[in-house]
Amino acid sequence: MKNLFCAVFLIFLLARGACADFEFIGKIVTHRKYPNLVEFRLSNAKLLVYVIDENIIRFRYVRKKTPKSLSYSVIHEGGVPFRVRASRNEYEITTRELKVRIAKDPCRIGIYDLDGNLINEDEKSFGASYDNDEVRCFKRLLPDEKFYGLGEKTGDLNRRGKQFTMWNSDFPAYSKTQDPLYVSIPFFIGVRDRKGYGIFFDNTYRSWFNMGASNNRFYWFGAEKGELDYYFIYGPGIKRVVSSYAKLTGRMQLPPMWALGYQQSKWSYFPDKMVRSVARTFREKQIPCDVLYLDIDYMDDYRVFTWDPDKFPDPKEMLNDLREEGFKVIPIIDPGVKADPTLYSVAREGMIQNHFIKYPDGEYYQGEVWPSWAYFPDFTRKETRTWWGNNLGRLLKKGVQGFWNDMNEPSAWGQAVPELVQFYDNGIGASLKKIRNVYALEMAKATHDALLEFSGKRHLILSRSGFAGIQRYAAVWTGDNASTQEHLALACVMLQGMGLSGLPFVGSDVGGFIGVPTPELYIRWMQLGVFSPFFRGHNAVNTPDKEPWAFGLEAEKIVKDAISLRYRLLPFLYNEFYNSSVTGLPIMRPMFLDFQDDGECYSSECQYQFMVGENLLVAPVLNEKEFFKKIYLPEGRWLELETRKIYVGKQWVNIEVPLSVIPLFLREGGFIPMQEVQNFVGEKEMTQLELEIFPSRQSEFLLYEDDGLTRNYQDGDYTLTKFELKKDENIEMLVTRTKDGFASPRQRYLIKFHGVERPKGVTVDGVPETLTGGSPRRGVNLQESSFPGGIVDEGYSYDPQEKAITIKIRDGKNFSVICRY
Ligand code: MIG
Repeated sequence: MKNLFCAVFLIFLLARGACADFEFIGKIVTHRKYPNLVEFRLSNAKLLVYVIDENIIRFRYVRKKTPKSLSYSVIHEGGVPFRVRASRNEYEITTRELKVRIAKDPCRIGIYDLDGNLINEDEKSFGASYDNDEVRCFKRLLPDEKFYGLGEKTGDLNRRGKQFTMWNSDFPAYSKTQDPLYVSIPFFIGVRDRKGYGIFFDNTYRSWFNMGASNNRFYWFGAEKGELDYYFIYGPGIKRVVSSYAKLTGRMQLPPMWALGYQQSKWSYFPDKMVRSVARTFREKQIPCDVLYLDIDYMDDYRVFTWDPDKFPDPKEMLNDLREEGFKVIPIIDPGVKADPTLYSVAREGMIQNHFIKYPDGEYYQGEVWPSWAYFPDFTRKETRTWWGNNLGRLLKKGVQGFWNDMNEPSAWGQAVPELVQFYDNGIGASLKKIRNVYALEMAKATHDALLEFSGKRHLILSRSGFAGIQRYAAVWTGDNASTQEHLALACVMLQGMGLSGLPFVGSDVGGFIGVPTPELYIRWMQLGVFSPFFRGHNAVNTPDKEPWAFGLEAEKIVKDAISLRYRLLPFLYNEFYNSSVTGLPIMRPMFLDFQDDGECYSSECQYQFMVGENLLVAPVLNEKEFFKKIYLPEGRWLELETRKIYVGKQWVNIEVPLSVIPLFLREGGFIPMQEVQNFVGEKEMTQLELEIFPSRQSEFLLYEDDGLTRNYQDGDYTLTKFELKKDENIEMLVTRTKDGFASPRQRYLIKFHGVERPKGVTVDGVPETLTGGSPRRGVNLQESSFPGGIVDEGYSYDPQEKAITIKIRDGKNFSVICRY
């Protein structure tokens, strides 16, 4: 009898669709239109739909008990006109690009393009839900849907079938499936039918993204608390999705050019003599290097903003001498302030001025980390950021050129900083539950604001932890990796995933932080580093040396060549940084970003190659003892830069990859500007720019240049040079200085057209050039610039084997080149 009763009751429950733990939002009761949003009253919540841009819609569910909040990430409010239509069963909100259909009962969102194609929709039964404070949003999972982004995540680039957590965490020597790590970016891209959209979940609490793990019906994202507040971004171009996300949360600012140079770090270089000796060795061996890092041992007993008086008796003098040698020095800055108010003025001042986080009963929180027990500044408070900035200002005055923020998850021994500690949170008030993920973001903001205030120059901030928006302030590196082959491959994929998540300025500890790489692994990692936006070798404490000369002479030579190539490519890379600072697109990027319609580019094998900008394909060797590599080339023709062989794309090719070779392919139509190698940025006045060009029927290239150092470019002190190239009967290139706000030291160009026949003649501005005898040294010449002897400023040559025309031209700002056939 009892059993029967239970069974009947159960059937009753199921029939009603009853559900424990999950409360759904119910139906729409009324709506009201405002200039920039529509407000819907639902049975259990309010839904606010904001039309931000034609392709960006914000969906925000609000309940009475949801705490107030201001976004830490979004800096673009937007607002464009739209239409709302109500019918019996649904509402329809239309922009110039999207149709949002919102069913009334139950309230469910579907998003369509203007042709009526479904882009994304709520799961039909679940949609948005609550469980007390917890919020979740269920989306229908489509069979061919792939997911990208989510920031610093391990595993494959395609996140489908896995679940991820956003909770900034410090895991030294993390495994290849570790999650979460240091950085949280609650933004992903969905790609289906070659069309892309994105969702940015603007919630800083611990959150989860289940991209169809363990089910084939839906994917969901949600958070422990806070609002269910997300931005839907339509492409259909994946590039547009990333760009729009960057518009919402900010773009990288153009770094100083030296920040693109090679950087050397170790935990730790001390005393000062050691730092000087590393610097000297770079210069003696003529291995280019721009930046040296000071890890925690420069401080007096790990007291932030101090110098160890024995190890660094005269930091100002040291920094000055190093600056004269072209080195920029960046010290590590951890957030923990040694809890020693009697002897340590920073701790005392912080206490008196109320800068540190507290327990709810008013007692200061102390966590144990390098300085032993430490206080932690509340960077969500403006006064505290200013105070921190003033302290950084003192270091700047001594001559440091940037800051390296570590342990900013925040990390304390044991990791689990008590969640009940209290933050100011812009006056709203919050616990660590809400602030942990943005702690590093706010610390970086304090650092960025200080640099703005105390210096007219550009500097470099490097951060380990971060949240959506960190790209506005800092470069990010992937933390404590290991010197293993697995980690090398992981770095290649992780950096691309971060790039898709709005973080263009990223890199890994080259050579691996923990452990000892073989010379071969070290070389291959360096070669990946050359094409990583942020290029720094680093090394853990108590680990054998990992400087370029630490692995024997052969490795030293190859690594020196690799670093020199980086310096040859600085004009190219700087231009890509500029592009990224304007578009928000990654510099190092998966191939499908530029070849969205090529299905092969989404394959997991293809995640081990990438593009730098739109035209350079890099296929780093990621395995030891690998001397041939299978490489996928998308549609079009490709010039392999080492052998100058031309390959036809849309196929896999197999090429030989001796230890010294980084497989590089220039796409037809592409330009690569290069310059002479120098020991550090600014060592030499660059009077010649080389342009490696693989002409297609028609292409264009825009070259950005400025002083690479100050913020004057923001006032228009930069130049833009446009190169328009056509190849039909003749090859014609028109060069126009479209903006001329910076006095470049350049006197001439060395222009090389690859893969072309011998011309009858070459004219510059209509004047015939002389054909010089001999042929220039073969190839794209990755190591040094060259031109056949004899001519200083003008003339051309043709190399029949290489099928290349080389032309030397005075930089007349505006000119035309014609190769006549
Ligand atoms: O507890 O400052 O990721 O780059 O060398 C380790 C010492 C603290 C972790 C960083 C690493 C740095 C190290 N730090």
